[in-house]
Amino acid sequence: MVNFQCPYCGVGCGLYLDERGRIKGDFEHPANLGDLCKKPIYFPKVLDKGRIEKPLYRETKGEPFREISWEEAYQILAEKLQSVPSDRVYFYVSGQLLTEDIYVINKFVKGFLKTNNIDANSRLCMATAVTAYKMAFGSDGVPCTYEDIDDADIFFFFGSNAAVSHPVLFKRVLKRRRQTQQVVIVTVDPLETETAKKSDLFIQIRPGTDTAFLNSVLYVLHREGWIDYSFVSKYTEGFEEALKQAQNFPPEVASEICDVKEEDIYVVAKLFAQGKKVISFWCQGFNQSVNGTMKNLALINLHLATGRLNGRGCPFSLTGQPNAMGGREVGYLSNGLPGYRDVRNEKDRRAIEEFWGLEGIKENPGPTITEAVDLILEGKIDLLWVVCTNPAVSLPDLEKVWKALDKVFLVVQDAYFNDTCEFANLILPAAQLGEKEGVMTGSDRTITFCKSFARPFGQSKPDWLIFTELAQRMGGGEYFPYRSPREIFEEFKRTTKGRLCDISRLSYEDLPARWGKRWLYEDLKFPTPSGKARFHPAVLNVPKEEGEFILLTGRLKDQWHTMTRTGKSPELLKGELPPYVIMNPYDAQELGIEEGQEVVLSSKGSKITRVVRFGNVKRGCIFAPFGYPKELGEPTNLLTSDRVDPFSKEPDLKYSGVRVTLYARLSPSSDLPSEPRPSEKVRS
Ligand SMILES: Nc1nc2c(c(=O)[nH]1)N[C@H]1C(S)=C(S)[C@@H](COP(=O)(O)OP(=O)(O)OC[C@H]3O[C@@H](n4cnc5c(=O)[nH]c(N)nc54)[C@H](O)[C@@H]3O)O[C@H]1N2
Ligand SMILES: Nc1nc2c(c(=O)[nH]1)N[C@H]1C(S)=C(S)[C@@H](COP(=O)(O)OP(=O)(O)OC[C@H]3O[C@@H](n4cnc5c(=O)[nH]c(N)nc54)[C@H](O)[C@@H]3O)O[C@H]1N2
Ligand code: SF4
Ligand SMILES: [Mo]
Repeated sequence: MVNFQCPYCGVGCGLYLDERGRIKGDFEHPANLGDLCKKPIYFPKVLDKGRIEKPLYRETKGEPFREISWEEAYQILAEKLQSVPSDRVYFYVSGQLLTEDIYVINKFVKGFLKTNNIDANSRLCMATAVTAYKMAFGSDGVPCTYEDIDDADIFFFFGSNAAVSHPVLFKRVLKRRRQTQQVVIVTVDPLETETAKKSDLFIQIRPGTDTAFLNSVLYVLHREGWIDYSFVSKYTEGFEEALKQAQNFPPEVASEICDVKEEDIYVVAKLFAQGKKVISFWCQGFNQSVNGTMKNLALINLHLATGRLNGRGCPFSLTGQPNAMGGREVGYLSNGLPGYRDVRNEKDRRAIEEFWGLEGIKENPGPTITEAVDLILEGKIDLLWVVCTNPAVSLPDLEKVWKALDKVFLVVQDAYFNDTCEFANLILPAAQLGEKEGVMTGSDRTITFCKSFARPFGQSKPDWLIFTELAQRMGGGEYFPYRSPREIFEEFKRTTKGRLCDISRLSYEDLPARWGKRWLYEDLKFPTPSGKARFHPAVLNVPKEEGEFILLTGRLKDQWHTMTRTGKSPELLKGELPPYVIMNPYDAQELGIEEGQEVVLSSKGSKITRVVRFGNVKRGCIFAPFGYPKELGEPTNLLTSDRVDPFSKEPDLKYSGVRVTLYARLSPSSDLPSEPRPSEKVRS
């Protein structure tokens, strides 16, 4: 029996491979108690399909790739990195790497190369939740744990399709509802998702307007005398300012802005006031928005106003990727350092410099990934190294991204051939989960050790080893002496001693284990200057967009993101092809569009073609899954803009104006997209 954490979502289920090579849920793992969903079951079958086998290189983009040895690859990299100033190189990493991988990469970049030019795909994902948690509580990390589900009675899902995105967690909530009559599940989403269908109340909100809705709930709480003033005065600050902002949104105003019933606002307030224990889950419908941090804060305000923490509730941000939490512990964003430290803090910098024996960590955070794309186009970054993420599909405004990927000297370190490889100069084969060992941290802070069950495919190597061997060839052997992931873990854990995420006493043998207490702020003392949690006035900002429809984007049920792994499994492709969009039948009728027909979505000169499925999406909105790679159709992100939330710099991937036209009505000469139609490409 080989135990490991699921390589997919942030629920972080403990799995094992049984004697017959089948994947099963681990009954002893606290995250899933034996449960699992469909995606990982097919993992062993796709382990070897479409893999990168050897390092591949070409000096210029027009040439064909040639196979090279690892030694040559390291030589090329060492030469490049030593000839280009460190502020002209950039690293883009991922919440799907192991903690040991990221620790080494982060040390290599921030400590050894002495640049903070590094970001992770978490920028597209959790950056907003991290920002809001820090603003409200002074620190990041989910305040409660999965066990809190088992005795809660009110569950909110805000901009989260957990039935699809976090299935095992959602099943735990449904199980709780089967046990007790009092349980109420409420979903707030412009689309009637699977989560919405299984809820007791579905509030079909106009996208982008959640801040108005939540402010209005605070308004009602105040009007009805439902504020927990004793909690507010003892443990929080800033209530008056937040309330003042909320006063702009009486239900009759907010219901107009959000296009919801006034009564729904009242019901949500009442549940907050009168429920026994209230858990609010949220995810990308909140985070990926220009107004994202404000949406997060408006929700946290409700928890503070009603004292909904610890035994009485929790604002619970759902983590997307399996080790985004580990990334936070290691500090892999452009401002982070190990042990929840920050480059902007002199004490933090000194502590890590001393620990690493490497001086000169830069004080200013590096640019974010969308800023780096601009810097490449401006000729200010020469080398981009992408590890474990597929920006050629997943970043917004792809026309621009593709230009940048084409321009820069690009290193792609991945397990599978993906769309980003097409732009690469150097491709490095990475071993994936199952072929390497190390730890990951799930949504509720539980760390799991992942054992390996297969040899690295072809000449692939674990990500930590690639950076270790390169550092050794660049004269850094003293700082990168690692021969095993355990040595890295042992080093990393010492950086956490005395910190919020203290794991200094844990060894691989103790895992799975959670860091922090069950409730992160058990004593209601918060790591803010005053020790109190902070309300923030939540200011509404809905962007103006052109086009008749607002494009919402999101996930496929049985596929993982850009489909490099799950797309190799026929079982997991069933039902997801051909690439589709969800339209409201009434909107479709007005445009003379029928279910099953192909439509072209266009915006600012970019176009994608999709097959129409009907569903209950808010009128005037259209929903498109974002992960389809080029091979299956034009990627959705050709249509999204790189407009970002001003606080978290997370792109707004869920609000783009588009035009929708029936394919058959386009004139062949000018209007048709250059790519073949989905129906021609996909023989499903
Ligand atoms: N429009 C729109 N765009 C979005 C989103 C959206 O909702 N709408 N969501 C955003 C979010 S939240 C996210 S998290 C991103 C996800 O976007 P990506 O990170 O680009 O998506 P993945 O397909 O998960 O890419 C992971 C890559 O890592 C590779 N890989 C797997 N294991 C390993 C390993 O161990 N080592 C290495 N080196 N490589 C490995 C895989 O083959 C794959 O190429 O997309 C974002 N983009
Ligand atoms: N099957 C599967 N599961 C996954 C993943 C996957 O690729 N496939 N990826 C994982 C990752 S990295 C992540 S980040 C999570 C993401 O998990 P989720 O956030 O649950 O997934 P999404 O489908 O991106 O978006 C959720 C919902 O937000 C809604 N939404 C859009 N705009 C708004 C708005 O303005 N307000 C509100 N209230 N809602 C809005 C959308 O209609 C959508 O139903 O999933 C994780 N789990
Ligand atoms: S719920 Fe998430 S972590 Fe659990 S088995 Fe499914 S994809 Fe994996
Ligand atoms: Mo994500």
